[in-house]
Amino acid sequence: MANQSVTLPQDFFFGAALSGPQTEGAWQSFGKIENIWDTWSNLNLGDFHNRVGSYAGNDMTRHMQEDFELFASLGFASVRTSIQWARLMDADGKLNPEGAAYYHKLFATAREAGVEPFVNLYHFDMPAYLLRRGGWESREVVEAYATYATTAFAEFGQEIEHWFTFNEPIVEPEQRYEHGRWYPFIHDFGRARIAQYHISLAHALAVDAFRNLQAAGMVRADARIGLINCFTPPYTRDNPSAADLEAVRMTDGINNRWWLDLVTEGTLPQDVVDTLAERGVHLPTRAGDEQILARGTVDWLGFNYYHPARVQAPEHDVDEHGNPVFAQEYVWPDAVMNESRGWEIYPKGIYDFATTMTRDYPDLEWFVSENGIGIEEDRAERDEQGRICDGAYRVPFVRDHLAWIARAIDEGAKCRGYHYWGAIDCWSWNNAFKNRYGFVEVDLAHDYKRVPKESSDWIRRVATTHVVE
Ligand code: BGP
Repeated sequence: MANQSVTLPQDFFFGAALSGPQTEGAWQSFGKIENIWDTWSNLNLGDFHNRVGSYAGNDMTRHMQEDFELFASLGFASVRTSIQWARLMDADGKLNPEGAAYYHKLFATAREAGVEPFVNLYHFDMPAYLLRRGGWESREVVEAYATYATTAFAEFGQEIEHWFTFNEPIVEPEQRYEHGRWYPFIHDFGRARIAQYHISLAHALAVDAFRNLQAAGMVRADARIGLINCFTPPYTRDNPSAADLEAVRMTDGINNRWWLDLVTEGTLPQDVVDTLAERGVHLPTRAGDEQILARGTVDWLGFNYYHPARVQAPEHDVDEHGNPVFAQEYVWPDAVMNESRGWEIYPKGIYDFATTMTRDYPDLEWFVSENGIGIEEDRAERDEQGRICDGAYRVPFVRDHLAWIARAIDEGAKCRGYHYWGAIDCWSWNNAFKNRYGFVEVDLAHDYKRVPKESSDWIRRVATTHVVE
């Protein structure tokens, strides 16, 4: 695919993705209460790259206007960010008027710059007091999320057209509850699935609230709601055994089909639920839950894509923590790696996802809601204007993914747009500012100064002409 020039449809949109907790900073201003990232930062800054915790984001609050003007100058028509639950709501679960004013200003600033704000509600950022009350393992938190979502729809319902309930709902169950990589560092597969089930209910309750408020005229009539997930396609070895294919079924089932069935059918995949039960993992179902989940169907979908999953049958079916294991990593000998992030670069994965969507969910529109390449410190040369010369690696990465998207669209995929992740460098959870994704540098040594990189010229040409060269 690499060197062919392709053209994307004129109505295909280009934009950027970011999140509140990774950009806003101002962690104790505008009435924001502590969130789970602040708790972890306060607990042990040493867990964060270069001891950079959650407090400052990429300082977007002080650069708001400049940033939206930069996005517009890159040819981006839309930007997805998230409302921070801990900023919009107070510690009693009521609207925080200062937080609401903050987001009214954010969205108005985007519009003034000619950028349409897409709004996501939850991006791994629970208020700390709700984690203390049980986090996603608790029904009380599911209810609190539904109240938060309802409050956000009511407050911004006339302003926002594109809404999303969750970003990557599979990530917290995995990172916090199953693999113990993120605070509070739990290694319990069963608790992870309880969290996953409760997030699914929370999603469905939010969609239900959205539809009700829209019917009541409190959400604009043209507004749409969706879900964003990293629907990472799972692959296995050539000539797989039945056990390898079983590993693919469960990986795909938990990471992808779980959410795809929820958002298209309002159900969870029965084969996955049955296999979990056979291995002693029971979901905390209650009477009435099926009716709640049934309301979870969406208008469209966001697909975050960075890398494929490669799996094979596990050597051991129980791990050292006593958890059931359904798959283990398969190292593909031909894999091309982004060594900074440890993620395989496999642009065709985007096409394979598109093909699955066209085959299995033909009516659902979607867009690539995140894609990008984070390189450690972006340690390239600088040109005479002081710009980082990142073109040699960032341009081919984006170009190859766009080329596969163009091919999928030619073959009927309902892919409507592309958002690049972190188009202005931002804070990446515990990796902080280690891996840089941006077309625009954030210079930490000079008060978070924004400096376009070499690749910014290329993406501007692509986003304005729709020709990918
Ligand atoms: C996605 C998240 C983003 C972002 C991105 C890059 O999973 O939705 O929040 O962080 O990945 O990953 P990282 O920041 O870990 O390099």
